[in-house]
Amino acid sequence: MVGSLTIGIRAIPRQGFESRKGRHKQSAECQQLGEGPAGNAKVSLTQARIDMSELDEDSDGFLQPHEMEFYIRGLIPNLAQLRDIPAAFVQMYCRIAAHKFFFFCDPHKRGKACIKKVLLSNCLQELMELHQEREEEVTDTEQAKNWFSLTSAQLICEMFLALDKDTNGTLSKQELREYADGTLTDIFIERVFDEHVWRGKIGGGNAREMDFESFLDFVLALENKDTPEGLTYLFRCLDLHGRGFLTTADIHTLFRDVHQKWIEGENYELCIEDVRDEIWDMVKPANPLRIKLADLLACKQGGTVASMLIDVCGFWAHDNRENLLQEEEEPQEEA
Ligand SMILES: [Ca+2]
Ligand SMILES: [Ca+2]
Repeated sequence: MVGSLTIGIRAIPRQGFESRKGRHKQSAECQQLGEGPAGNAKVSLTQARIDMSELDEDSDGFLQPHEMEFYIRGLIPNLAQLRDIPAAFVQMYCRIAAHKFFFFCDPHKRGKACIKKVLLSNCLQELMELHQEREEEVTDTEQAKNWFSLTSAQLICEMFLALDKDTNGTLSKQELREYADGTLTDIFIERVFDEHVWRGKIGGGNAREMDFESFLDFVLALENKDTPEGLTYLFRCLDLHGRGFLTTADIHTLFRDVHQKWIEGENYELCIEDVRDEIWDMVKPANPLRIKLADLLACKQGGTVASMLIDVCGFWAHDNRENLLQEEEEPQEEA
């Protein structure tokens, strides 16, 4: 269970790996996945399946987090872009990398990911991109777009440590509010804690604190707003009354916080009702009185809508995008 991993980032037990050393064969074919002719990719997908099946202790077709971490650890020597990974960071790297597989392949948090699903996931492809030698001119920002890059994993750790002001290994609501320069609304942070942070051992069971695993979910959701998994995470936060749909009143409540940050940022005045109508136009829900998760997924702009409702920067980006689009369209009038 992901929820049971309530240990802080500084207290990660060294277990699960050493005892299994030697079981996981590193194969030459592994090097082919993610590059070269399609034939090779097919061979290495087969190899990945074999390697994962070997790690599947109880042969139920699912991998547990420590098994997935072990699989990733076995790949590292073959991944050109991870050549310089500091030995002391390997375990943390594997934990961060494996988490993405679980975010997408274990959406119900059963603590096991279906091997078939893992093999077909975009995550595996993204991880295998690290086989390719890094191009020199690629910037850190560019590299960090790949969750599995060393840059990205290190940034996430740094981010967590920087947010954890009282260094207790977990994040309070107050600490999480500083995420992304504090552009997320307070109501959203509240809802994240309501829906996605479980009462742990830390804090005496009363004050809820976000552990590192929950933080990874949070970051993955925000970075993958347009995926069903990311949007599902966010929708649960937007669905203020847990009814499975959003009403105009919910949108109003959510956007009021964005509006407040917007005004604090000395932007021009906004009419909340106009934004509400705009969101309705973007989503065009099947039931005109209720926006459901299915509507957000179907309208293909669910990620943008979610951004507009939780993040003043997300709203600003949307607002500016409209202007940029207009500028792009104008010169084409002649054509
Ligand atoms: Ca298993
Ligand atoms: Ca803390």
